[in-house]
Amino acid sequence: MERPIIDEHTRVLVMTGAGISAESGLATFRGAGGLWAGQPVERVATPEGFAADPALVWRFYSQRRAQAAAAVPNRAHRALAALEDRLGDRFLLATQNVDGLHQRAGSRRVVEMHGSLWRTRCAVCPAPPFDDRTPVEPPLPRCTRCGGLLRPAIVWFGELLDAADMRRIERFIVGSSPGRAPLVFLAVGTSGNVWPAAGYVGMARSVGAVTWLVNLEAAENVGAFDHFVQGPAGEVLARLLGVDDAV
Ligand code: BV8
Ligand code: ZN
Repeated sequence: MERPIIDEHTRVLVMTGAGISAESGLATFRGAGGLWAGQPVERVATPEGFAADPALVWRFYSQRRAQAAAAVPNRAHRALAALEDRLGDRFLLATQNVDGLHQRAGSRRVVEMHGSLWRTRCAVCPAPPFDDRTPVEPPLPRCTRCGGLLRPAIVWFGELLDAADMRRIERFIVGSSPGRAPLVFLAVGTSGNVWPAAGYVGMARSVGAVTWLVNLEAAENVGAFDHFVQGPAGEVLARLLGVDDAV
């Protein structure tokens, strides 16, 4: 198998999506049996959907909290944690996932671009998000500060990603350069549908990165990648990254 060149200068930016958690038994969004198949995205992953039916949205996210709590990280999550152990601050993981499985596999340098299932925040005031692992049932919980409804601390469609998160990813990319610190950009288990996550491969290419996609099928933005390795992440990733002895 052809592998990315990762030497003592190489920096690696990894972008993961729902596909990396598929082998842990968690549903992806698109494709057969996907999360959006059961629930139209507009009703459960937009601020308008929450305003229209907060109990429905909390049922959707409470189910996902229960499923994610019962899931365990798979070989692909462990392979990325092993690579981070080897590269240290030359590694960054930007995930679209909200299930927390990367952290449970040992990853520390993680940017949760779309928020986290394990945090709740006020839908009305700027009270800080707080850790929350409980399934939510009506009567729906309210903010102790302003009385507003609480909501999952998740970035929904039509909502801005956290500016500090995006700056951290962009700084990691622009801090790389072909001569000094070559960049490998690796996307795993994502259909390349959702922006701005789908756009980072283009930014990486603009600084001369070598780009790799590991996915079960050709993603929407597969043309943006220098290399496409088709297959299940749990099987492919450890070998591709040369960490199979560690996972
Ligand atoms: C924003 C909530 C400002 C959390 C999510 C530019 C162009 C077009 C549209 C836009 C644009 N800029 C903004 C937009 C609008 C929108 C967007 O991108 N729409 C798309 C759908 C057209 N973006 C936004 O609204 C973002 N906000 O930009 O604000 C703005 C707003 C409006 C207009 C302009 C600017 C906010 C985006 C975040 C939305 N929140 N989820 C949750 O509930 O989880 S996104 C949701 O999709 C999840 O977070 C998920 O992670 C993400 C991406 O999906 P994937 O992870 O890729 O999962 P998917 O199922 O699609 O694919 C899985 C892949 O894995 C498949 O390819 C499969 O083959 C593969 N696979 C399966 N098993 C395996 C595997 N691979 C390997 N191994 C396996 N075993
Ligand atoms: Zn509040």
